[in-house]
Amino acid sequence: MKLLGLVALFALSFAQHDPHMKHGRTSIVHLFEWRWADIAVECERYLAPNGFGGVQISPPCENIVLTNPWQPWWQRYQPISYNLCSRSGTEEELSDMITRCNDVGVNVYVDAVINHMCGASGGKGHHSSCGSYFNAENKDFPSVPYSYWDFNEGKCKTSSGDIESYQDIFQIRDCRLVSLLDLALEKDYVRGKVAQYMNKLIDIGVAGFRMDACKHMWPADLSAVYDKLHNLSSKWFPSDSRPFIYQEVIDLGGEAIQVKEYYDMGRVTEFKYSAKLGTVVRRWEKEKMSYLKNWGEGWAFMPSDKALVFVDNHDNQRGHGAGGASVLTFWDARLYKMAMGFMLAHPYGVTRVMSSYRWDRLFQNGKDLNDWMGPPSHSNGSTKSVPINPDTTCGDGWVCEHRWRQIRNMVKFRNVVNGQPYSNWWDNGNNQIAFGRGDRGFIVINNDDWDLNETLNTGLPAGIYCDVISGDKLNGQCSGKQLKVGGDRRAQFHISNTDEDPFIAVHIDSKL
Ligand code: QV4
Ligand code: CA
Repeated sequence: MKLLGLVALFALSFAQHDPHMKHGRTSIVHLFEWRWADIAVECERYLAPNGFGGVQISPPCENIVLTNPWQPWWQRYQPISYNLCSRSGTEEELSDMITRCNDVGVNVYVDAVINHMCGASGGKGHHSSCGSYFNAENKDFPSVPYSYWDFNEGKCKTSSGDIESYQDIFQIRDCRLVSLLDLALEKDYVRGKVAQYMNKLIDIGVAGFRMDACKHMWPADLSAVYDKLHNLSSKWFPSDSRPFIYQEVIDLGGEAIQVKEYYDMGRVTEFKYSAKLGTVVRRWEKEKMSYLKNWGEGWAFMPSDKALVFVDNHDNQRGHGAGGASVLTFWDARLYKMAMGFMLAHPYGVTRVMSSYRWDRLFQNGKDLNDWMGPPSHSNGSTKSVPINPDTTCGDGWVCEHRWRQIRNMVKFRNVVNGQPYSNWWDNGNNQIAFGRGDRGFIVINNDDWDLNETLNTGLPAGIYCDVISGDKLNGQCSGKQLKVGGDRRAQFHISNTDEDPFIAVHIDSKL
């Protein structure tokens, strides 16, 4: 009996690590600041046909609306209530999008901001995305409702009321992150309101949550909130499915709070992955691609089954959060594609692809003065929809990295090799590497300043394969390079360092 209870507890506590993706799909795409209506059609026309498993959406709750700076993207990280209207759309549009994405097997993960409400200097009035009244001075948010005793006012011991030191766990959890009014999550009332918000989303069909700012919440409080969550909707998910939880905790080492405090409750963002992969691919700090051989736990990252990984995220692509200058983004497209290719081929973690918009970068002393800029918008502040060009790329400032051939095809590669062992590693001791995934896929990367000419064991069955980086296999034809694998599973590779994309990837479904 006692043993059974333990087994049940174990099963329950690790259930929130499963993203519940359908049809053997494996990756999430973050459609940062997209409108719900655009996400709905993107699920149908692009994400499902190309094997994306899920989409992370921007915070759907009511948020503050700011004018100085004008409608920054980060206003959506300042909740005013849990009503579901934002510049991404209305509650009806949100619900319609979730239904349509679910109907084509693409899961929806919500960015949940529950650590705080708006900034202390947010003022009072109706400048909120659903027009609800609030008063930040009195800590009054009648649309939830929360009032001053629902905040951590008395608990924080710093003179400013803000977090002043990241070495003091009490400040980090009980004081205000950059002045954001900090919720008292130890109160059952607050936990209940937060859980009610999340349950409403679960009931309309979401598959899980990206939990914002978890470093700033006590693990026990989070656990109490998660325990109140419903199982996923039986309309689209097997009965007893727990919501997928991935928690944002930035731990690059050297801080008082460590990612491991959060492992039991769900996955955790591995920011070392993003910062280090950028450093290696840029060849900074004497790093070499050949050192990637033991990438993952071998680099002191968290266990793979706890990790949510990415090359860049919405913060570190613009100098927010952490990770620094090494982080690769669409602005460094050639290196970015290489890093994405590596990530998606490598077995470590659950992978998230970033999908961004362009903004007018304006550097002064190494800082981007325009890092606040919101998505492509009309003059009235409403977000522009995402137009699709004849060549399938996006227009109007939307970057759509997930539609770049190299990235889209590597998302498929990851699905095709899912579950296969990491195999047949090769490197030249420098920046040329290759590895496979059992007998189903193989990737070769040349990040040196000279050509790669090698005959390598691919692990693949004999045949002619289409390289999915330089082209596509379409109707049995290959629009890119072709690769001949012999009966001994070996193939001859040539990759010039001046190629548009100096890497090659083939998999069993790209066999001609
Ligand atoms: C400023 C000062 C304060 C001052 C205050 C006075 O910094 O010291 O007291 O004015 O009014 C915005 C502004 C910020 C401003 C704050 C409050 O940028 O300058 O404070 O609003 O008005 C995003 C942005 C933040 C933004 C926030 C709220 O990145 O710049 O703050 O949204 O709009 C840590 C955390 C980690 C966090 C990361 C950015 O451990 O959890 O910082 N990452 C997540 C999200 C991120 C989001 C938040 C958390 C907050 O990924 O996007 O911050 O929800 O590492
Ligand atoms: Ca807190």
